[in-house]
Amino acid sequence: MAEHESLEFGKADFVLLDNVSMEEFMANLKLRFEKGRIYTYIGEVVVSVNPYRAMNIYGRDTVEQYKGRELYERPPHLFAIADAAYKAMKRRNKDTCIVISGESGAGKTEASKYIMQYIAAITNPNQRAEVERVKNMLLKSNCVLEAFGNAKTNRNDNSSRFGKYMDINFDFKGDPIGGHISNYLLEKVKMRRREEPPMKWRVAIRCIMKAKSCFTAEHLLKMSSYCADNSLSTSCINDGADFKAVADAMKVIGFTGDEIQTVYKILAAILHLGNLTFGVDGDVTLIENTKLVSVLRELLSTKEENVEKALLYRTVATGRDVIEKQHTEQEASYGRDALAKAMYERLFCWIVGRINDIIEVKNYDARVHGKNTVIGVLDIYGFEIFQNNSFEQFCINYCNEKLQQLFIQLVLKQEQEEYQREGIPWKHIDYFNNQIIVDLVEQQHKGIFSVLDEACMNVGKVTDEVFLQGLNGKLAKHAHYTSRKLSPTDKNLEFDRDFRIRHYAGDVVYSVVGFIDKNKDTLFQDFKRLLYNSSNTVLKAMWPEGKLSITEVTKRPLTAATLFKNSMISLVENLACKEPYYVRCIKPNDVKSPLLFEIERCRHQVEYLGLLENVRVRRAGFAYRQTYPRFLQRYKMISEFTWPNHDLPSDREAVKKLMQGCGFDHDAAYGKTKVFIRTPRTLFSLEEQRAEMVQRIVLFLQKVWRGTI
Ligand code: AOV
Ligand code: MG
Repeated sequence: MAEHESLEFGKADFVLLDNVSMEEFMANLKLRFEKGRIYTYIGEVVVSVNPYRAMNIYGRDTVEQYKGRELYERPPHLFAIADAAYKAMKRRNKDTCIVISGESGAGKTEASKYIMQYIAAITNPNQRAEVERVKNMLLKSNCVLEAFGNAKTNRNDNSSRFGKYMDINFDFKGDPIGGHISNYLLEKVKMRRREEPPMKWRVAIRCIMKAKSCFTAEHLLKMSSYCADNSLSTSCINDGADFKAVADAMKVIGFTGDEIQTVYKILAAILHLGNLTFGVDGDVTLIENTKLVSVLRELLSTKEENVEKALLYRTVATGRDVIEKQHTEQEASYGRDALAKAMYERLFCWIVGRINDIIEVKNYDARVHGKNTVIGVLDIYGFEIFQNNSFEQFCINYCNEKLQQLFIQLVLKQEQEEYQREGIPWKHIDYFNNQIIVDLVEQQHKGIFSVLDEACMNVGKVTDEVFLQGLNGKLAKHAHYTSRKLSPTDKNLEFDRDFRIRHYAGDVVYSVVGFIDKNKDTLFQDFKRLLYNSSNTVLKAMWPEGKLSITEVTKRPLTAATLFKNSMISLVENLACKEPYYVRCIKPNDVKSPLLFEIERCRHQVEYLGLLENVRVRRAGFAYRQTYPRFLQRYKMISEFTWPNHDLPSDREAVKKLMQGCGFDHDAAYGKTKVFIRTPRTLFSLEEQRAEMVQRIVLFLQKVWRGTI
């Protein structure tokens, strides 16, 4: 609890509210936002409201204020939570993690960057070169990943389209020595002619325009016509700075020249693929703009006829025979889009893999150097509702359900464990448990992912409609599921293809269209072979499975849903075994305004994030806890038994005596190492008495100095 902040800024910790009601909570949150206090605690959880303006609170001077301090000694800040996680790791050798949650645009990614900046700023006091290098790479990796993995959505101009969990490894001195990034399901957007490409492509195009050296004049001509097509030529210009930052970052991290060039070439190839069109002549499917094929060949370092063939035919094995089957125009278009998406995904995963190779902890022997500890920072895509929600939104929202579930368990568990550890009885507080929705999605056999996988395995008809029928059959009675078929009069379910999930954060209508396709995520084997056979070794390495010949039996790959579910389960397991710190981000309005606090919008978030319950648990519970020595340090002057020093057998006894003397004994519990105080009022009284005593002591000392005593 931050004790020193003036009340004009509201309560720095929600546990200090006079009454824990939604009204008081919101009034406090609003007041603080309006006063420019964007952070508020609930005990050790930071609630953050996106300010939508540059705040002068992340500089070196602020870092200094928070370094090594206890949480309650300074106004609430991300830095305090980062410091707490760092201290726990350093002092107690604990692996910790910082979980940042909140809906799309609430400020998670920004928060994760400030946290990393803080950790970088407070470590390596001896300026060891190797540690500086690691820190620099860890920070720069954000820039590269954002350039390729973020995009503009109508919720957030710089929305993360992938989930990211980053471990930072520390040596026994508490200095960063490496890290590891796990990325989760990247949303793959279609690149289509004449569509406004997402922001990441603007950066990408800029990359290509700048990287002239690796393109022929013809490529560049094409590229600029592409930009003109998309009225990009103007918006590109502003991305120059971004491009430079990304290019520099790639160099700093240690990508080789060849690798960087290949990255640009793949981006260019993806853009060109978006412009490629097919036509038919009689029975024959053909490529309309054949010149593009030569461009693709050059960019991908493959043979011209191979590119054309892979785009127009697929090789199939029937028994012992291998035949080449021509695509229909529709199949060819499907193949082209699948290729562009797969190349983008591979590229992104390859970039993450390369960064991991480079930042991985090397030459660390735990037997010599002691345990290598970790702080994990989780910044994932936030809960989102669009006009049209598809498979990606479904996965993203399921991921947020999992994180909410973890929050419920850990925040309660932590509290419970602390009381147990300290020998104090625990009282249960009611809250909405979203496990039912997690089960709805991931349960074996009955869950939505299982129904989806089953529909994909169907022999015969494999369509989105079959999947929807499966859902309706299995989930008709589920309180959190409905569909147009089950609720025909529901106005929000406009189309037959719609189904709706009642998520913890609100109702989302999903369109079933594309679920099957995105779940199967198939790419014709011919493309894999094409890219594996590229003479560009960097590109080749991204497609190892292209090595298999057509007759070699390939196992059915896991579906996108199964892969995602498995990765979420292991993410949660990983987080659960670390000491967690939470940042709960709130988006104040939908128009990116620094002035607007839309009370209903915020109230909804406070509700679904379970923040009020969080305050209640914390208070019902005890609003305040402190170790005996620290408590005495602050309050010993208010009791004759403890001022200036006590002669009782232990600090615990001394605190007890102090509390009894002040008449607060009924409001306190004495644990093994900490005193717990139930109501904030008691703490206020202690504070008041302390202030009065401090005043008296000062006056007394002044008199002594003046010689009047
Ligand atoms: P998100 O990560 O939570 O959304 P971001 O961190 O990208 O959201 O924040 C969205 C935008 O809000 C940023 O681009 C900034 O303009 C602004 N912003 C957020 N935090 C701050 C801050 N502390 N100070 C100043 N401006 C801020 V998503 O990635 O969409 O779920 O998938
Ligand atoms: Mg983000």
